[in-house]
Amino acid sequence: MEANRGAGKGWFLAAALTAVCTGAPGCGAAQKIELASSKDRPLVAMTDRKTFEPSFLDVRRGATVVWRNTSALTHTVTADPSLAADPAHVEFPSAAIPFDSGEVQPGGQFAHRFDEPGIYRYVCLPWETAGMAGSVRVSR
Ligand SMILES: [Cu+2]
Repeated sequence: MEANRGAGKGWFLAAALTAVCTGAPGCGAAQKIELASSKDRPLVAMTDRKTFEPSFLDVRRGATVVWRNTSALTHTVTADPSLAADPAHVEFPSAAIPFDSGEVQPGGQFAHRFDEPGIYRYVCLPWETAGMAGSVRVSR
């Protein structure tokens, strides 16, 4: 039961973070995390509301984006049309390689470095049909 207790604690933490976030968009966990991020290593929260926050990022070529699972759910960061339920939900520059985080458990994180300029659209595989998606614009 130790594992279950640990998971419960994680859930409680996530619930506490989202509890301060009733109403206003972009508040709560995502905002707190943004404070801790740097210009070259922006952070995206994966939330209990099945959203990426922020869902859009503007970064410079070479930036590493970090996705942190602040929720009690399992999420992925997937820009691979062969894995998406609908390949049209995913997009990346022709020079870029598809990527997939695999399952990111509650409290876990995933990082990806963007070396090719252009538009990237990615989804969360478990919640793709629920509309959990995000995008990154990489400038030169
Ligand atoms: Cu998700």
